[in-house]
Amino acid sequence: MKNKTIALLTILMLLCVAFTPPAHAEDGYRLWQRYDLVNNSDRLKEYQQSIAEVVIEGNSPTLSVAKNELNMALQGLLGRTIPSSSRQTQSSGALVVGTPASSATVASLKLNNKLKNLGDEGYLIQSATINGKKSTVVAANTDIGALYGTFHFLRLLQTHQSIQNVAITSTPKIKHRVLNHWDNLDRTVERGYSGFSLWDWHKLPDYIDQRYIDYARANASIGINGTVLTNVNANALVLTEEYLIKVKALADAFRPYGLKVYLTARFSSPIEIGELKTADPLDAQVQQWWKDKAAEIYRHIPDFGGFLVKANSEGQPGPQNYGRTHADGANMLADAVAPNGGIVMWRAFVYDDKVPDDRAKQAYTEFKPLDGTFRKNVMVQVKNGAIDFQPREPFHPMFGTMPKTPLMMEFQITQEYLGQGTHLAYLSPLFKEVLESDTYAKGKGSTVAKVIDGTIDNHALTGIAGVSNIGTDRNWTGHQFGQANWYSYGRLAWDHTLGSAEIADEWLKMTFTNNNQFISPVKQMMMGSHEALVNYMTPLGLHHIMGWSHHFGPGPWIKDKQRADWTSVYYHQADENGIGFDRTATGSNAIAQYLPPVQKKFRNVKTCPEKFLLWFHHLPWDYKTESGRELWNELAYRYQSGVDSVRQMQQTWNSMERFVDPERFRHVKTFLSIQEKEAVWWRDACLLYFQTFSKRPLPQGVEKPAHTLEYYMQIDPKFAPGI
Ligand code: BDP
Repeated sequence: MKNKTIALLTILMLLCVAFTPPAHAEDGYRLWQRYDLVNNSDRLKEYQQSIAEVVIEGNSPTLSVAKNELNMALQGLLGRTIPSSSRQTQSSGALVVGTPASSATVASLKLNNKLKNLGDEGYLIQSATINGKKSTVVAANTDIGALYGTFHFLRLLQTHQSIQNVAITSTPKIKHRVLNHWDNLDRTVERGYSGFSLWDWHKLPDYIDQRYIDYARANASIGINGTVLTNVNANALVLTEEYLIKVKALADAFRPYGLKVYLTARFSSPIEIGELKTADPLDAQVQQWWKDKAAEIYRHIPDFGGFLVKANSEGQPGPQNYGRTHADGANMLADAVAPNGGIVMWRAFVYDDKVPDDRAKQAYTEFKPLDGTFRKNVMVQVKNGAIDFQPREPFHPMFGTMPKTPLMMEFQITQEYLGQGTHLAYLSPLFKEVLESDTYAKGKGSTVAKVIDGTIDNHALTGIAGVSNIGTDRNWTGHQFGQANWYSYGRLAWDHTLGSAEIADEWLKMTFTNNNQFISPVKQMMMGSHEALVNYMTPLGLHHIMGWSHHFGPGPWIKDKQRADWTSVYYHQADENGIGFDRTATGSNAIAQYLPPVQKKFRNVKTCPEKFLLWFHHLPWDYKTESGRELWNELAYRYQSGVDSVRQMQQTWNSMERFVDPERFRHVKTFLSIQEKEAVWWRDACLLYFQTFSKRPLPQGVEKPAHTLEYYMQIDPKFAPGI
């Protein structure tokens, strides 16, 4: 009897062990910072031999972060605890991290010649012999530089690269590398598809969620150094004392990671929370109110970054309410933050339905005459294209045509117009396409990247912003592959010369596995994913034909809304004769806003890149495209090929099961099947609709829609997220 009970208990115990879930469900929470044991035995041995101890002298908050990160990461990657000390002690190799100021060891290496070119965020990683022992040094001029170098060093290990003879130097090409959170104070996120806002205002300032720290770690690992906490459609409340105390708590938590906090400033704040009668930027009382407000903010947050402002756009208040210009508004705020070194990021995303001109032209029309009139601490933040974060847009004509004003790039990482939460679209190729576009500002080779990194016009103040895709979902970004967009944005903000494939390679290795049987096909899948999406949504330069207001799903039939430039028919202009927006001289002439060599290229239908064809030209249905197919057939073919590509992506992923943990495998697989379903929806809805104009049959090879156009037109998702 006794034996039987023991046997039973043993079986029960074994069963319990077998069915206990792992301490960490593989939900994606760890992002690219997983730090699992290096499963390449040669490399593991090399690392173990090279890193017998970690030497970090100095104990500033930032160096402590570096120390903790290394402790945790090396424990995981090398499978053993690596002692850390403030002096090199052992006979074998050490990893030495620090600055000449914080570390006598680093100072003794006489690196000053190399360090002097690395600025206050750059770093070097190099093999060195210290006290006769082979070591690796991560050195910088500042603690934050040393932290960035630490993360780079960890990336070498995570991607299984040799650290035997390293000689790396790295400095950011752009100074302000910022995330824009469109987060509201009630924790909803405008255009957010990954849960709610990370900022738990109600529990702040007292409760510092571990997620704030992990968010800052992730950002520091890719060099993001600023975060705008609040929505551009701003709420003045965040500037009240009650909220500033909460903002201070976040700023304090982020500071060791080099992450500065910024806020959006609602232009009418002096009226709403300041009891003034006006917000006129030329009014002395208003100016004083902002100066006092800025001083108050700096009392709480001495390194507050500054303000981001959306004014006189989509109903937001601004200087034009008082007959003043954008420069008047921006300069007033700039004067308020200048004494404390703050900056103003003034958005150029402005358009007005009362202005009877092509929406694509309005930002340039308003801002171009203001070039040279902004204060030194103002950057004008320009979206990558002139309409609005479409799946594909030609670069914004302001890039290259505002030489006296530092322009900041604004990309959208959250996929408002790109399948939102469930579509796999790797956005680095989109970012790169824009960054590498030639503006011809100073002749050939004057790329957008060189405009925003300040080299073309000699600007020292430079910046780049990405509208965040981060929320409370356990995997942070909703889609596991959305993490790659956060990652690649940060990597390109640091160094826009990196290649998309190179970044995908790093991210995949750190996030999934170093196994090339996985990396190679999945990287290929990522690299084609943006083009696939463009094909099944808006091929050949079509744009803004998404569902009304929520922008989810196809809605090319949207018309008769309160403003024409919020309808789809405004953008595609389809009729019996053809399709596309004529932006040449016979149409809106938006092309004239570009510099002459660009104008020339876009103006001529033969030299206009086919990917922008219907962006700039209205063409007949039988227009002969590059493939030799007539426009209607080409359009249909592109829609079909987008769907085919998604099916190919599904096949690729399905064959990867053995390389991925079941949770993440299933997650991605399910989302890909949603993507396939929605790609078909896009294809069928758009082709049936455009067919009412082209009156042509679907060409061979294009699948027949399963439903009628009426069926697609009545689909009206309620409570779509992100509005
Ligand atoms: C559009 C979004 C809207 C934003 C606006 C902006 O639909 O929610 O407020 O851009 O950037 O893309 O201000």
